[in-house]
Amino acid sequence: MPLMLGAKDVAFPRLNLLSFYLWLVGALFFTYVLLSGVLRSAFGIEMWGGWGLDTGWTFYTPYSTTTTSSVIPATFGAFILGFSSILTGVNFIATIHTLRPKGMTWFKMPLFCWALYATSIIQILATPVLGITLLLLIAERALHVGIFDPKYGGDPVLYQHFFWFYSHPAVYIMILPAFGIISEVITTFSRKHIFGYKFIALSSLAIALLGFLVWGHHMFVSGQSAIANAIFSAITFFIAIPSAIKVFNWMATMYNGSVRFKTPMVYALGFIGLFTVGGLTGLPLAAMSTDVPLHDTYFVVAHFHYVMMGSMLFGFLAGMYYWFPKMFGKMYNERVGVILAIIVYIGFNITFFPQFLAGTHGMPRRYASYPEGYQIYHVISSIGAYIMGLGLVGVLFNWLHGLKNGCACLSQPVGR
Ligand code: HEM
Ligand SMILES: [Cu+2]
Repeated sequence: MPLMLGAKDVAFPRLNLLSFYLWLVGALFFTYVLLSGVLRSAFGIEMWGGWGLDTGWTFYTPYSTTTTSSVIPATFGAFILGFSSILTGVNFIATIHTLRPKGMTWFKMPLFCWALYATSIIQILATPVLGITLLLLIAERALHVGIFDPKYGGDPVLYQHFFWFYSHPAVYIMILPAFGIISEVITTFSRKHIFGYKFIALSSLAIALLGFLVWGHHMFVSGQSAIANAIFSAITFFIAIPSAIKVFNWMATMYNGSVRFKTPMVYALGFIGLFTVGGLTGLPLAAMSTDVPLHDTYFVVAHFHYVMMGSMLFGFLAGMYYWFPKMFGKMYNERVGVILAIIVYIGFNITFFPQFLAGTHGMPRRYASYPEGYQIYHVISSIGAYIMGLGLVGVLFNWLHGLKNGCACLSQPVGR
């Protein structure tokens, strides 16, 4: 991002370093949690704070306040990671405001920077709420203050509100940077200016702001009121609009362009396909009549893998390949890159598409054993996972090989 702005570095380089170290410390807490689970199940060794984690990523109360697993180390780790995220958001916003070169007005800024700007807004506004919620959860567990656990007069639905107030916007923290990368890659490899620049830029902001109003769509069966359900459902449909604007503008950019199917572009095209499936399957989840039977089934698992893994991972890989020569001054093997991209794409779909079917047939999330009728879906999924895994290992080797033996290339202009 600083390179795109022609800046030497971000606005606060030391804060940037601090964010990195905080991230490291937070990650260490999670490593400890993993270790505590492994040590207990393999050797019977008990570590401080509990063993492993059995709450799922949502830490729903009252289970998370009563289980003996490592809820406190894990939530404290997430609390620290939150600071890393907030400080990075502050840093990026300051950089974009203060270090743009003369003449680069807001609407001349690369779309990747717009995407990071929108992401940073969410990081700053939403993450503190998660931090406080996690501290309250720790307080509830350690001191029984009576905020989330009904046994002490607390309210578990309140916890869900706090949690999703952060965690819905958080999904956009993850996807918005990928949107930015795709906008850069599509224009470069279509040899055209982006279609609808302002709409793409502003749709990032719209997603960031609307994203704060839809959290209740995760709670349709939690017991929240019917009127709340109706409102959250309606607003959720609205958020599909800015997402669709991007997809249409990317396609319009390719229209009549001279499209070159280089590795980053193949990932970008994969992104568009997978994000369309992921986004569209969000709509039946946003409608209560269909979400009530689909909630907590594999349909949800398939939906969020299409957006989180399909879209985010493909965005990441598109970006890595796109900027690889810029970052390392070396080139990867183009043909192998394209073949691997196709393998990953096929493997991905074999893995996750059957999960839509399993979910609509009633396979719940988070179950290790199930009636035989569901087995075929799981078997196909597993086969797909190996194909995708193979492709991804190949990607790693393609990069390492490029680093070592790739031909040296002159640094190329980044961005548009
Ligand atoms: C395009 C618009 C989208 C809509 C309308 C939508 C809608 C929904 C709804 C209603 C649910 C709750 C389903 C349930 O639990 O019953 C859900 C779950 C989820 N969505 Fe989306 N979604 C969209 C895009 C995204 C994106 C872009 C991401 C991530 C990058 C994402 C990540 C998730 C995750 C992680 C869950 C499951 C959370 C959990 O229960 O563990 N969604 N989505
Ligand atoms: Cu959501």
